[in-house]
Amino acid sequence: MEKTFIMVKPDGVQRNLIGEIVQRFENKGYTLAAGKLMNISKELAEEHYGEHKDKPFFGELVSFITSGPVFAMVWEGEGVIATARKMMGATNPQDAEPGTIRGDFGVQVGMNVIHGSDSPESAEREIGLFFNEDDLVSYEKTISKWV
Ligand code: DAT
Ligand code: MG
Repeated sequence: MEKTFIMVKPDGVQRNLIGEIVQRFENKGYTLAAGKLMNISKELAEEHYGEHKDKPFFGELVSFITSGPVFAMVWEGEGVIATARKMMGATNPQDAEPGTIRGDFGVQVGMNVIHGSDSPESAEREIGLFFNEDDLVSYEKTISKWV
């Protein structure tokens, strides 16, 4: 089953949005496969955001993402990679539609509450950076036939 990497960023943790964000994915019908509260090392941050290393905001991005605990998760379900991106909304919260996570809870592009993988390749890469194979729990929900 398709999986994606989702992370509540330090601003989201500080603003008590872990529960709200988990709730949205549960309500949608997706299944949590792994989750942990953790501090990200500078090395992990630079690896995770490697595609942005030449951008002017890279230093700021790494210092922000390492500034406090994050809640890292793996969510599973049909179409979850693309649908999670829709649920998150545009990168800049000022462009994100109301009803999306960034549209409802963010103001600045630097502090946009949530990260989600943008493709199957990045989902696999990011899940591998944050979790071991045996951290992922595979189970059937009896409700899944109704979703
Ligand atoms: P996304 O998180 O929507 O996948 P991205 O991969 O383009 O967006 O950028 C990663 C993060 O970097 C983004 O969530 C916030 C930050 N960022 C992006 N563009 C920025 C900018 N112009 N100024 C400051 N931070 C930016
Ligand atoms: Mg991205």
